[in-house]
Amino acid sequence: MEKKWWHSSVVYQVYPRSFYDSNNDGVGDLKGIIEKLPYLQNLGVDILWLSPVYSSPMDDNGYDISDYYSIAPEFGTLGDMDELIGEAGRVGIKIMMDVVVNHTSDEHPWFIESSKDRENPKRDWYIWKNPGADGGVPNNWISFFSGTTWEFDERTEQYYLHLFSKKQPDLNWENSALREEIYKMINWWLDKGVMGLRLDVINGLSKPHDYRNGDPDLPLPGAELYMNGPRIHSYLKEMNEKVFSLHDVVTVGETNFVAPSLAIKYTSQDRNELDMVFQFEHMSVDAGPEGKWDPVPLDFIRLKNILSKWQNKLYGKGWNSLYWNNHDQPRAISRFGNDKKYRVESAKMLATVIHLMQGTPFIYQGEEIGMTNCSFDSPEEYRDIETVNYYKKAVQEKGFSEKTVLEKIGKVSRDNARTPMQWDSSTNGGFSSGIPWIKINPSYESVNVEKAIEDKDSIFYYYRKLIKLRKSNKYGDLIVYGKYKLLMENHRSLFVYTRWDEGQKLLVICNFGEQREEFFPEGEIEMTHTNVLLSNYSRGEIAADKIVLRPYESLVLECLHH
Ligand code: TEU
Ligand code: CA
Repeated sequence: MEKKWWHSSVVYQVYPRSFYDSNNDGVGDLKGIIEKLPYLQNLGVDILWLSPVYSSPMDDNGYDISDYYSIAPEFGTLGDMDELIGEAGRVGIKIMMDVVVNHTSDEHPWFIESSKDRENPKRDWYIWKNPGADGGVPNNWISFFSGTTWEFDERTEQYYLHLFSKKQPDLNWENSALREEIYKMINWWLDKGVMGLRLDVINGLSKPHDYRNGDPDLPLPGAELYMNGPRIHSYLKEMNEKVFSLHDVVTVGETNFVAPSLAIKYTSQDRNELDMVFQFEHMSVDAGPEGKWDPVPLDFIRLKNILSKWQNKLYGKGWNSLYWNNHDQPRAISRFGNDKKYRVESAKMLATVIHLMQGTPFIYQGEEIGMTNCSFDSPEEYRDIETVNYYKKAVQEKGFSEKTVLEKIGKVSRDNARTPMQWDSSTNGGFSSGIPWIKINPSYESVNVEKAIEDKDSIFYYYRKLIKLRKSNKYGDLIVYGKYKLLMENHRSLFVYTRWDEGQKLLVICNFGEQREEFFPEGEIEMTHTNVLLSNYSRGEIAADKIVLRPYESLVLECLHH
């Protein structure tokens, strides 16, 4: 496998709406990101992924684009974007844009024209179908945002497809004129100096030609047909040939519903499709039979076997992204760690687990200061369309009590990740002196950047050490390209793995629980010759015969005799 510059990169994801509000209108903006570049440079990240900032009616907070060539006024201007690309470049940070091309906003001029009549040249740029045999929706597909994926248009008496909200009509990728228009747009952004692309729902572009019914017993009937659909690889190869191959750019596809074998097809270098993908298997490990809204307790052994499977199956064949958090997931400390007594220890432990693995780590804003889920007290406090739609459906259609539904959504709502970044202990956590668009997490008085920078044992400095380790001359190649092996796979709370190559070996031991655990070195680890590279507790000498791991303790040991 050919070595690439981004193999050793670390990506930081910003949700611009909630990062920093430079003009105090309550909404984060591009100038706010520019002002915080020194903070990101201090952390040591290489790539900055921005969730969408293009013009949008904000039905899905920017994932519903009405003009790919302009910036939403609340975020700023194209000039601000050029300034951000330039200023970030000056401090060694590359910009990764979020490319949302499975759908546009229904306010995009293309859709306004397409929906005028059945004959116009843009009709076929979207997916219009006649009513089904019973006069109703064309099939039984269910939207990620609850309800049918079909919206009836009175004027032309046809339905249009929307996998997400009804204000996010799906583009018809069968239409080559549409595809050419998309490629032109992405090249325009790359010509402006963007060097990374995060491709939204990218494995959903190719729908089955017959639009047949999905399996009604699945949580999302239809997804099994349009995810990884019939022509997805030909579209990605064409996009690679007409866009990616013309630039020095790193691409990451957001690909829910992929297993390692398919991820290898998307990411192996000889396929000329994508560089890496976000897989979701570890993100659904706590989803119940009804899907994400029906969370079940974490099955830890399953979690560590999933992550290890991805390490082993993609080794030498593809490339992993490594993440616990993003703008669609509840905060990992609350989900997989301990956001009360052991918030700091479990934050550092979770980071250790993935940052010592092979792949490109992604840090989501606030993760590096240990932000946790936010307790939303009423339905009105939620902003996320996915959550609001689910709430309405659960209370009105399923008859759940408001209290039950608030508890369920409180654990999994995407808004847990979208409360504003906490910069200091002043009003609104220093995010804005306006009225913030969404609730500030009450934790801001103790969990904030100002405190993190002052505290040498903070989670922030621990992340900085992890990033430095990945880039260090001594351990970088081992962490980026070394082999991986899970040890003690059936231990109910220790996540133990080694990374090694011909010359070096690291041992990573993470206690995923709040009980003390004893680690007895198996044959291959001689504890008498180890050196503690990183620990989230102050740790004395390593005993030769066993190590006692404290609650949520993580250790990275260098095995000297290897
Ligand atoms: O998410 C698509 C996706 O994979 C969904 O499963 C999403 O993660 C869902 O919220 C999980 O329940 C992408 C974006 O990341 C998301 O913010 C957008 O809402 C969505 O596409 C539509 O653009
Ligand atoms: Ca603002």
